[in-house]
Amino acid sequence: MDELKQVLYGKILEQRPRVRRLSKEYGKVLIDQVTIAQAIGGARGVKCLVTDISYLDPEEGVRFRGKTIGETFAALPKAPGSAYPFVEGFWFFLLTGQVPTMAQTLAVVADFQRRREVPAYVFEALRAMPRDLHPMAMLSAAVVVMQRESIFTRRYSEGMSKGDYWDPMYEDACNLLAKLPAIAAFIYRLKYQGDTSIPSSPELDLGADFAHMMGIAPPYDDVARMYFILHSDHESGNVSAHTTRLVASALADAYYSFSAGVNGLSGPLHGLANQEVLRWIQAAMDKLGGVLPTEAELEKFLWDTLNSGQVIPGYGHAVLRRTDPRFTAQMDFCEKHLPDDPMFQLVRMIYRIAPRVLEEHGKARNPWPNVDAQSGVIQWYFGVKEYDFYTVLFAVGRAIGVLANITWDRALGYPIERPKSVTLDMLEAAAGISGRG
Ligand code: HAX
Repeated sequence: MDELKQVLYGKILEQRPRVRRLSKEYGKVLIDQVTIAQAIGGARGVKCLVTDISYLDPEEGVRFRGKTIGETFAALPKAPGSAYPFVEGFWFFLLTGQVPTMAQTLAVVADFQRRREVPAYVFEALRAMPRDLHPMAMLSAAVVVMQRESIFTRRYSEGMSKGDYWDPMYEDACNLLAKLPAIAAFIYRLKYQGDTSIPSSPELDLGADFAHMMGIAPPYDDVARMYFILHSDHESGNVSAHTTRLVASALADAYYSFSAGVNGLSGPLHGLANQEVLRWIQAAMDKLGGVLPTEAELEKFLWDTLNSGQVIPGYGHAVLRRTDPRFTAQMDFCEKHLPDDPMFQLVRMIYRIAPRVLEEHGKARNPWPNVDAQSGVIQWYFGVKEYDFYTVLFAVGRAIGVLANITWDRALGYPIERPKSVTLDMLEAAAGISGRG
């Protein structure tokens, strides 16, 4: 058993009695109540999911295993000359809650290098798809096609004890995560670079190998590491994370489950917002003659967007009530690497004006930027100008969080999900009103 798996198993043995005790002895303790507005309004804020991988505080933003983004970046081992941690070390940390040593991190790097090769039929399947297919559809299809490799599904059909489910789930999760960068880079170079894929380089870590396969020089390796870590997890209630867990709760394997999560991420109110931000910024630039607008011109453009019934992409959040620290982390990167970039200057100007406009508009509960308001600008600067690809990058990062979650779900024996629906008649009866006007 590799060291990460051993550490993980130790943690699983520690956590199982906690779950058993809570559900058996304290199962009837009330932790929340559900209002009609919550039942109609997308279960907003209802406490009914459990995860220790990350927690999202409305004011503070995300904590990964109890650490803020800054603390996470500072604590984890980094490649020589790199400002951001190894993704592999972050995977160790998310899975176990334990900050790995450099040796433990490098062991995961080596393990992922062994798991990295993508079956040829996946690339063939991608090549057979129409080139104008959205890259998120390509990614989702590639992951489902690769379901043939699932160790969980094979072991389940052979007959496996429930207590062992986590083991093949872990193996599938590692295999899938190790292969995703090559699939994403292949999609990029197939669609936008005339089908000129670059083979993986055996000695590189995940972030550096992704930059290499994209054909982009450093510091894009650090962009990849930062980007994947920032997008990894945001509690389990968001659409991509929840979808992955929901599908996995029926004992679907990691491939089926993550592919479903990718489909959820492709919605414009969720992951696709980062593509929408760039599209919207470009429209602003075009409309204003290709030059940076004045603050007054930008304010008018923001109002035009709102008055035409559209959302300002990259702003607002279902849980957060302040600037997303993932936005701030990327802003810090931009201040360091691309302070004079016109697109970044525009993003900074939007940040100065949009919250005030949204507050005046009076609808959005959170007028502050989320992660998507900033991320496309960095990609654009490094030459990835095909913005419909940005959500694929988000998906590679999101895999880290959701795959850690579903491994733990199997380890702790969480059951199939099945919330209860009610009818409108029942809601009206609960409210003490008569139905249909
Ligand atoms: N621009 C204009 N209107 C907005 C808005 C924005 N950025 N954010 C919220 N609103 C509106 C909502 O559309 C809603 O209007 P209606 O009452 O007419 O339906 C109202 O304000 C109340 O919404 P809310 O409670 O503040 O927000 P929700 O929890 O319903 O939705 C969203 C959260 C993120 C979907 C929303 O803020 C939004 O659409 N933002 C723009 C798209 C975006 O940036 N999405 C990415 C979010 C982060 C993420 O998941 N990334 O993957």
